[in-house]
Amino acid sequence: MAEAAVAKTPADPKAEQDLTDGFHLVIDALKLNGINTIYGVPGIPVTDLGRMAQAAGIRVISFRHEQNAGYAAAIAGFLTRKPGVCLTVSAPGFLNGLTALAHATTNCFPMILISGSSEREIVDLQQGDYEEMDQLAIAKPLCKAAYRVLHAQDIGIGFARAIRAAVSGRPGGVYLDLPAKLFGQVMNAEAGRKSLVKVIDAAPAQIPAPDAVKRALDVFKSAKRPLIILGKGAAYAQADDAIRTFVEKSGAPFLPMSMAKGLLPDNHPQCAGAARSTVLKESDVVLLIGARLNWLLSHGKGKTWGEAPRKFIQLDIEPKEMDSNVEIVAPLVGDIGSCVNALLEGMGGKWPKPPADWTGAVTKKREDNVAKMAPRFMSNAVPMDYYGALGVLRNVVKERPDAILVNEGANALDLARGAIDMYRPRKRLDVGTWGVMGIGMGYAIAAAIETGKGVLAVEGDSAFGFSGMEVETICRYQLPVCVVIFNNDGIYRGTDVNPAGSDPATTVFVKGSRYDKMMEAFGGVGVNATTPDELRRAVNEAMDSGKPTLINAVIDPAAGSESGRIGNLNPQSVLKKK
Ligand code: OXT
Ligand code: ADP
Ligand code: MG
Repeated sequence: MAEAAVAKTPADPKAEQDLTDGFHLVIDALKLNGINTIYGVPGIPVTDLGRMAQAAGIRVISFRHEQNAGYAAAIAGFLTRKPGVCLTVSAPGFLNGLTALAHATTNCFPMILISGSSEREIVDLQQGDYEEMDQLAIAKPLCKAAYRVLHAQDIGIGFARAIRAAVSGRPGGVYLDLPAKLFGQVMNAEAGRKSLVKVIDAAPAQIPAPDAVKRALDVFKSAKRPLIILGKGAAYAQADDAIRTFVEKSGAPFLPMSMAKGLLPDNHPQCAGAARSTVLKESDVVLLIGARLNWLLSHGKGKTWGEAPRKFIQLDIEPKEMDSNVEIVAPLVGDIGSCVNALLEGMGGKWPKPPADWTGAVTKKREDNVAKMAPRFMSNAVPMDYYGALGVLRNVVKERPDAILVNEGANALDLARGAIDMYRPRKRLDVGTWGVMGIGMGYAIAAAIETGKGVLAVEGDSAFGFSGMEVETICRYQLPVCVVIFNNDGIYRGTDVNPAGSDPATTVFVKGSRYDKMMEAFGGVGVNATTPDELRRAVNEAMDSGKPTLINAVIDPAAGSESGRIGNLNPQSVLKKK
């Protein structure tokens, strides 16, 4: 055996003061680096770590399932630009947290998954330790970096590496493996203190090259029909004023990706959110700011983008992102704050407005679409349809622009994205790049904890089911979260029928379920809302009181469509129709 596994209690209390151990060094490393919240689930070997962290003034939020704690950490990273920390037990707890770690990496959110692990000697010889698993090897392909700390004196460096890897360059998920034995390792307290590292300038500015700035501006200036696309990288960057000034100075229409909504308000005169297909098809120069040309933008080609020739300018911190799907004629590599400021400087005092026929056409399309939608939001149909219910929620958010909106589902996601205008940056949090169901309660909890603002979580009934048990967590910590479940009895719709037997169809749930009772079970407020009026009253009351509330909004089971707005992605069997 290597080092002493357990601290010996010294007889002399003075000697004890001179010692520290792995538990304390981990806590000190977090605190030294300004990480004041841990999301996790306790158990062997990290139970005492959670207790001690709490005693040391770190906020430790205990979840019912690691995946939800992981999603909380991931979105905490997005909201704060500091790595969100998720703490799990070994093997099964680690695996439960891993989906969230991969999600953080995919979405470019800084996060650190810290998992306790079993004894290396036994794991490596595969001798069947308690919760044995080679966690480091499994985590590696799913995150940006993965480290294991074996010695107490390396804890400081291990955390420094993890923090820097999570937030520098393109942010992402980092795995930190802490074997059980590490926590009890003892060392001299002074040497321990000295071994800790306060990470200086964890995400250094990345200044773009002047010729790249000039190239980008030359191409942008040549546009007859310019478009700016803002992605969640732009929201993450917290360069809100510079981005707004740049967009307004350019006079170009801007299209916010869903988590970039509110960076400039959705009712801004240049916003093309309600003219999406027009601007994608007809623009001739597109400037991407913190948005990837992935599936959400149809890879920059095909029917969505039409036939017209088009030039792309891309602003991103990750050089490898350039030309990933189509040619980028003006790559601008650097951090968004530095790049946008450099663009502003290069634009000088005056910048030509885009041709009025272009901006006019976009405005007209937007106004037509908004006018078309308006009467739907007034619908008083019972059972409610999506639009009638969303008409209520859109006003709730308009009256409370600082509230955070969490949103998941298929129809409950896609229709809410268009219906609910956002007015401030980083107020809309949703399923992200992978379209993941299950982010809901973890995101809602972290949003409330990290911002102190009220949270409105708009959830499909299926989506909610992935993290529903966390309503107990919401009640336990008395968080200002109002969950509205769009209960249409199933996935996409509640009307499917199994043609071949008595089992329910694969997409339907128990009819007439009362999710509101779940919240009541833990002392929160539960409301069953069957009309827009009942919904309005209940949501307003919840948002005003800040009491944990769950509203079961009864939606017409026939109202939804297959996969919301992405039904085209479902493969079709030619044999199905036989
Ligand atoms: O320009 P045009 O004319 O085209 O019009 C556009 C806009 O201009 C206009 N618009 C507006 N008009 C007026 N006013 C306003 N304010 C306005 N704003 C916009 O409206 C249209 C549409 O605009 P939009 O939405 O911007 O554009 P579009 O074309 O939709 O954009 C394309 C996309 C791809 C960018 C967009 O659709 C998008 O972001 N989509 C994300 C989709 C997504 O990620 N979906 C989630 C995954 S679906 C599926 O996989 C589900 N699963 C499987 C599963 C998953 N995902 N995860 C796990 C862990 N396990 C399994 C499951 C289980 S969904 C699901 C559950 C579903 O059931 P629920 O009960 O939860 O939900 P319900 O469906 O409600 O029952
Ligand atoms: P969306 O889904 O909203 O289109 P994506 O997640 O696809 O957004 O893209 C976000 C992009 O932003 C990523 O390519 C990432 O590298 C980039 N990014 C994140 N933070 C920064 C930053 N501070 N500066 C520059 N680019 C950033
Ligand atoms: Mg549903």
